[in-house]
Amino acid sequence: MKITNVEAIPLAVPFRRPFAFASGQATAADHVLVRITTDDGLVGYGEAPPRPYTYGETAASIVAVVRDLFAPVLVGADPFARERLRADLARTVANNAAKGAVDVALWDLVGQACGQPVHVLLGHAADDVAVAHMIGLGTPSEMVADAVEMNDRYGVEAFKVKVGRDLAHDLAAVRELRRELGDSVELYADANRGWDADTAIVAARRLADFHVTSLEEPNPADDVLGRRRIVRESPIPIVGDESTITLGGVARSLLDGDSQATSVKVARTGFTESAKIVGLCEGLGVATMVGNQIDGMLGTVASTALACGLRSLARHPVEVTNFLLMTDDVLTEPPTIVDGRAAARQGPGLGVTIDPDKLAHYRTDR
Ligand code: MUC
Ligand code: MG
Repeated sequence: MKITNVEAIPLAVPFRRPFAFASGQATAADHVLVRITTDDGLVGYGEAPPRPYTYGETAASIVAVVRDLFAPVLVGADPFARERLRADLARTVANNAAKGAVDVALWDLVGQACGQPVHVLLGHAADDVAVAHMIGLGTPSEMVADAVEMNDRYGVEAFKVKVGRDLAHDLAAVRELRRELGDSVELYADANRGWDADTAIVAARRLADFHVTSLEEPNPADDVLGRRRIVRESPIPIVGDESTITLGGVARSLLDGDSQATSVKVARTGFTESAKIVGLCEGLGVATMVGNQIDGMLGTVASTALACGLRSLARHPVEVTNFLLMTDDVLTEPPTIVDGRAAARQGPGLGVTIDPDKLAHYRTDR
């Protein structure tokens, strides 16, 4: 099997409401759909969400790098040669979301060629996983209303709370969430680098009082000694996310004492590098969890497949609810969450079908 065509198609699907966090805000799914076609007629898909505040990429940069640098390497290659292609793509530095989407599309093709779903190829740890919902910044009552709706309507019992602005405001939101949701739900927090080290240490102690289980990216990890001081003094584990975006970056962060657990995102490390990160962390006795890059529906299907594929990821609730922000998408079948769980697709590859009319409607390049 040989790749014959690689396309990067920019899309724009409006959100129902903006999603805010300490380092930025997203108002629409301005994502890039990567479509890879083979000589035997298979078509694989991946989704790249541009996150300039995290990786420096934009929709235009993703389209350009896929078209100008990645497509010439991929066309003519065998999609099964994922390791070789990963090395070829790695000659271009950064461009994490673009590389992640290409890798996801390759696994989609491999799964289709083998007649197996991706989570089965990865290791089939589970058929479904518990879901975590990420609560964007808002007033405490907006944040509580969001969580209560997710709990009532979808049975979700784990929540990642965005924090990292004014500490008093953050703590008020967490206090309200704990009071309204009760002691049985899991709350964990993500500051997206919004605090300095001193604030983060106070925050970590106060969050622990509300039984918050971990704290993601409290400060910029480049504030090296500040970050290590947080790790030493925090009563709850510090999770690496945007400071741990590659296999080597995860290793360095853990060994340097900059983080104690790792958020793994298909949107930046695809399936291939994500699995290596999970293996590294398993060997070091470090917890991993599937994070969400404010994924669209395709990215959500991929994240669920990753979590269902690998045992240590299937243990922690998986962040796969952000697609609910979207007013629509190009998949014929949106993901579902039932009784707080998300199931892996059973069809070969990612098990998705793209609706051609919706694709024509939402693409922004024609
Ligand atoms: C997260 O976990 O940080 C927010 C910004 C981004 O790039 O990812 C999200 C979620
Ligand atoms: Mg994060």
